[in-house]
Amino acid sequence: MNTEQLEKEFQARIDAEEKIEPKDWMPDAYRKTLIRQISQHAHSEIVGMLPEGNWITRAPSLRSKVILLAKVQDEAGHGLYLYSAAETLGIDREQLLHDLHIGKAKYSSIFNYPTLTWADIGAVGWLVDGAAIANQVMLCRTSYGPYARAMVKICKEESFHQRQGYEIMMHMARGTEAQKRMAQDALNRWWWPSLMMFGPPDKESTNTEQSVKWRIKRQTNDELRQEFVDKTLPQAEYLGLKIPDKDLKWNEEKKGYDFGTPDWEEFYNVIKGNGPCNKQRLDARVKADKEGEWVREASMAYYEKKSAKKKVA
Ligand code: FAQ
Repeated sequence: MNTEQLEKEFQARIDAEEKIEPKDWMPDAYRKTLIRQISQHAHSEIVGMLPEGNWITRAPSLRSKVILLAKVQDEAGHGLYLYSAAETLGIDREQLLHDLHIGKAKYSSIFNYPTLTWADIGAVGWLVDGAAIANQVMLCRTSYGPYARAMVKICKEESFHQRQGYEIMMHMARGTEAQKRMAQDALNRWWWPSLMMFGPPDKESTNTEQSVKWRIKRQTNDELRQEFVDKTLPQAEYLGLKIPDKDLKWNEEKKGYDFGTPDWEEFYNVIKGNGPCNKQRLDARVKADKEGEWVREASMAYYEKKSAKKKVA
């Protein structure tokens, strides 16, 4: 078959909801898009451990420390599943990490904001994991098999994370006046960056149209952002907190809320590397990579020794 026929057959398999597996034929651009998206997603999980890791030593109780530790470890696990899924496409993990460490690879804009108070840990769980779930539920049905299967487990864990964050917000919002102020302040600072997690508006999104055609993405950035706003507003009302958007208004016709426009200039600036914590995040990842070098070398030496023994036997 020539490339045109192969592409036609490939699209027919996608349209018939068949999963594409690593050894199947796929267009180069499909492979490239998946490597891009899955590796950005993996990097986001790993870099995403840093803002929360910041509070492990300062969690206000043993219970909250244990829960936060478990959550941060889950994020590490998500990163590992996703790097493995990316590797099935023929890219090497070392290469992906190298691209992250030299600032070439992207990761989610949200993790370039600081976690200033304990209420921020609540806001991250509630809003950031909430936005992650809104975006990732569709990825459980993405067309590439290994990515879809990884996402099923990830989504289950993200639901627990979202509840962990909401529980913190509930304690703070029902606490002292000072705690309420902290909760509102965290919501004020995390609301707009959370909306930016879904990516640029559809009219500016370079990848959405093709990704939807290939069923890598099943909904557009704007559709998912709308779902997130509709779902989160009643949660904020229940907490007695106010979403910092004067344009939020129920729209009976679309059966959803109208809302204001995120500062897209800020978004593009953050993804270019100029957010409040970009440098700090990359420095931390490079340092961790360097400090872990001896562990990787030791485990490889052990592995090589073991496989040499096996060969002799
Ligand atoms: N940040 O054409 P589109 C989590 C880039 S995991 C940075 O619309 P696409 C768990 C985009 O890459 C959070 N860059 O792109 C957790 C593209 O640039 P490129 C991560 C962004 O791929 C919680 C350009 O802009 N989730 O939170 C962002 O179709 C708590 C044009 O954009 C995922 O990665 C952004 N926000 O749609 C962990 C989910 N948005 O690559 C710890 C999987 C866009 O052409 C603690 N990814 N860009 O140079 C996706 O669903 C998609 O990749 C989107 C973007 C929706 C993020």
